[in-house]
Amino acid sequence: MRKALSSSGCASSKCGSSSGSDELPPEIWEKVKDHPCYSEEAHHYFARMHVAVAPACNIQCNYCNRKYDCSNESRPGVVSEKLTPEQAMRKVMAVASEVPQLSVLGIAGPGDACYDWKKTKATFELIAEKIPDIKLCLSTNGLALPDRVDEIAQMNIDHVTVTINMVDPEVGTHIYPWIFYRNKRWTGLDAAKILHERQMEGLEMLKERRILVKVNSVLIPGINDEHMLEVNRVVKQKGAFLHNIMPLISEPEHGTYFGLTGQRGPTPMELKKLQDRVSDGTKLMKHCRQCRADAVGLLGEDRGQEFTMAHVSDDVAYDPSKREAYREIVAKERGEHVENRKKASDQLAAVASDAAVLVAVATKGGGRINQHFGHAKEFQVYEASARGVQFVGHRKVDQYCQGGWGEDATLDGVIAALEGVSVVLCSKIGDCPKDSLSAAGIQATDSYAHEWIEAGIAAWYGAAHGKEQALRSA
Ligand code: CLF
Ligand code: SF4
Repeated sequence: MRKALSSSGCASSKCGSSSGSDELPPEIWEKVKDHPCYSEEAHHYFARMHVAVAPACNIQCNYCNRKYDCSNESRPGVVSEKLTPEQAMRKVMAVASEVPQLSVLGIAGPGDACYDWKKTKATFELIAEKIPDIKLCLSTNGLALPDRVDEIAQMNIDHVTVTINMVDPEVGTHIYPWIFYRNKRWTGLDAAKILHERQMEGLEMLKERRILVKVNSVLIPGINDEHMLEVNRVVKQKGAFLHNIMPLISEPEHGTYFGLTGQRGPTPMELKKLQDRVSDGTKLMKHCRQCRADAVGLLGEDRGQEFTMAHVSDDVAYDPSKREAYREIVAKERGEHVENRKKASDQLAAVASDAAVLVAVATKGGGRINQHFGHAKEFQVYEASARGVQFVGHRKVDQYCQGGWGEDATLDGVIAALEGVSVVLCSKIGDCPKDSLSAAGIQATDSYAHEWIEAGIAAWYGAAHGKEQALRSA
């Protein structure tokens, strides 16, 4: 059934690592401050793009279907337009001229960037020459990594992601059926042992060269969920800067081994509980969007379809003016954001309560509560308590508002995705969805529209706190 949205909601419109500068050593902050994946704060302002230049892969993961892109750093079940290094260079110049937030170029497949090295290297060299201020970033399964580390260092690639799903090869036998190494196919325990040893060697080599390493791990219930605590301990000891524990995605229609055998992924709350158990370990990345190997834009938005090769002219030239102007604005906004975060912390510390609640925020970026409830394709989730406001993840949803109408079935999906959340803060919401959320025990308000996220959450927490216990037990 379709439901008309109230005039105060969608129909009235055109439908349209948490650590910051004060917590990291200056040389590290300088490296991460504009990288949307390595800094949670930066992901409100800066965008990445991927170019799909590296289709070959040297291992098989049970969550991957070779028809699609590498699911170590992408959503499974999508196919990217494969590019030559020269095409990739033109595409990056087109995006860098049009998307002011662009700060990072990543190569995340669609196979393995270190195994398909010639194309990866040629692409990075071309881009570094044309747009020297863009950060270079790559993602790998680690098997070929030790052979490439010296070149990675020479090319000033100072962000490398290694996907490590186990540190015990026995666990690895349930994830990797085979690898291809030194001209030979290896299976079973031998394959998992080699992969593990190469991953550890690669981590140590990167650390010695002071290259920032993020470790991605796919959380597979019943296979490596308990083991993840050990993975976190080991990668921390080996010097990883960030650990990104991602949920397994295993829809049967993707045709992966796990999808076809019914292996499920974790629920958002299972993922959060696991993250809470390891949060005293290596810093955790909680804002990953498992993007595509040809993703373009802020994390959580994908403008890839605007920049397929059909839209890129043969003689494209790089125009830096939009990126330069944007950086000036961000420098100013960021100062204000830092001050407001501090104020929000002080405000929360003054609240005499230990209650910790989850708050979902609709945002288009810029660190503000600035999106209509019905336009959100995801909500950013924060934990608020007297100890402060902490980013804990995001929940993907289907967009509720479709041309001025909201679908009941879609709203049911949104409510299910908001499991555990006490309140939704957004810039507008209609009475119908607000009432449905309320019936499901979730408050929703647009009273903090256009506030900084942390300031809005602190103000809501302070105002509603007295009522919170009653809300949660209702
Ligand atoms: Fe790309 Fe990965 Fe570099 Fe980021 S993505 S290569 S580190 S620039 Fe980021 Fe996307 Fe998550 Fe990857 S949100 S899937 S962590
Ligand atoms: Fe697939 Fe990536 Fe695993 Fe290779 S490393 S099998 S492309 S998920």
